[in-house]
Amino acid sequence: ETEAKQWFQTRGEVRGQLESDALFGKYKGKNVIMIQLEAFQNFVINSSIGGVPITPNMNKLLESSLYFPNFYHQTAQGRTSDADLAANVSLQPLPTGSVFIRYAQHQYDSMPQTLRDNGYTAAAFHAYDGGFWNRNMMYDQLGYEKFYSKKDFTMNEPIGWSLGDKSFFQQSVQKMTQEKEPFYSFMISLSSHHPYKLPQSAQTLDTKQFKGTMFGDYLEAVHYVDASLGTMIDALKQAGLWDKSIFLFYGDHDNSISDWKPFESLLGQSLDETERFRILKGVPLIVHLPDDARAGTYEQPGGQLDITPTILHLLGIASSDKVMIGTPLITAAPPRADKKVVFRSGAYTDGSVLYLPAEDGLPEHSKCYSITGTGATGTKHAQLTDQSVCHTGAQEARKELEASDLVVEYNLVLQLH
Ligand code: GP9
Repeated sequence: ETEAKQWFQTRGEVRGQLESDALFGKYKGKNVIMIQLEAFQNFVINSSIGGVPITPNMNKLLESSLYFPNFYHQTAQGRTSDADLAANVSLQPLPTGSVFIRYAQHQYDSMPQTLRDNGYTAAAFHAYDGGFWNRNMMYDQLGYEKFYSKKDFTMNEPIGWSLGDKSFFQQSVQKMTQEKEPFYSFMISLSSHHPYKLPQSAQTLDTKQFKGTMFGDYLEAVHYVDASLGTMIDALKQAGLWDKSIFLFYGDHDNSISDWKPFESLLGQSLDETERFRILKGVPLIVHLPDDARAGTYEQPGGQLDITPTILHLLGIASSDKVMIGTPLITAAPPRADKKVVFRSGAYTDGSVLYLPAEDGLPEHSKCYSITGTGATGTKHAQLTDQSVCHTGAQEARKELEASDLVVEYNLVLQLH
């Protein structure tokens, strides 16, 4: 407990130092509209098939948004629920099972509760059974006032497990217009869920050589989600919410397609171990600020655990006393050089190295890559380097995971305050 306390205090101090940053509080009082996209990986952004972009709406949005191509999901067995935890609670998932299911009765410092403490209303939106991933209980615990689940939506566009994202987003915006401002709206999409097959009527992309394969179905699904997002942005503009809100979205986890051939065919390159890792873990983070400011590509590494600290930073809400792991990604100050994205396996990257622990647990089989010239779709140059280069980083990654596990399993948040 003492060790965990010290660890979180030190992390809190890092965020505390940034309270004098010029962007701290720059968007005070703005609404926050955040979308977690099902199985949405980063490699589709700016990619095309036969000259047709897969995500035209997102590509367009990049012109006025901040884009983080080296952003990673940090989920484990709890999949969508782990992404939700990482993004809204800034803690690591567990090595086994889902925190949402195993520890929903424990205390957490969350984005919805923190925002409510600062005068916001907070609602979650997901058009599926409210009990899935134990959301009913967990959302109550995390401080949402309202959780709009399947029963709150009109099923006028049946796709896959439930309501199609297009209608889901439209109906959600409708509900949002009734919320008291400032509000926090958290939406979870569903139409791009495995195994990705959309009804014929929703298929509008010619997937060429991938037609009839799961990878082709995935690209179709992603293309549909992109179009849904486009109509949602229009609806937000029409409702007068676009300029009053920080709008962001990120992918929750990978698409579980384990054959690399179609990825290599789409991207037109063979993929080595580091590129595969980055594609598997890489999900987009795209943030639109109310004044269109700071648009551009940000190559610094980041992960889902950084989302809540980033939003709190922009809103000017101090998080140095919160039991959270992440640090703000959008700052006027240059990104921290010692910033690490830590994965549940103990892997980590700081942008210049990628450490992959051995699957058989033998330290001598772990790999330390030095990486340079990273781009949006893959590591350009990766070279195995001396293990000692990753030694301290790997130790720090383990400490982060241990501190997080202690807090979650032993319900330490209140004690650590
Ligand atoms: C269901 C959804 C899917 O409510 O969020 O979760 P997943 O199967 O992707 O973890």
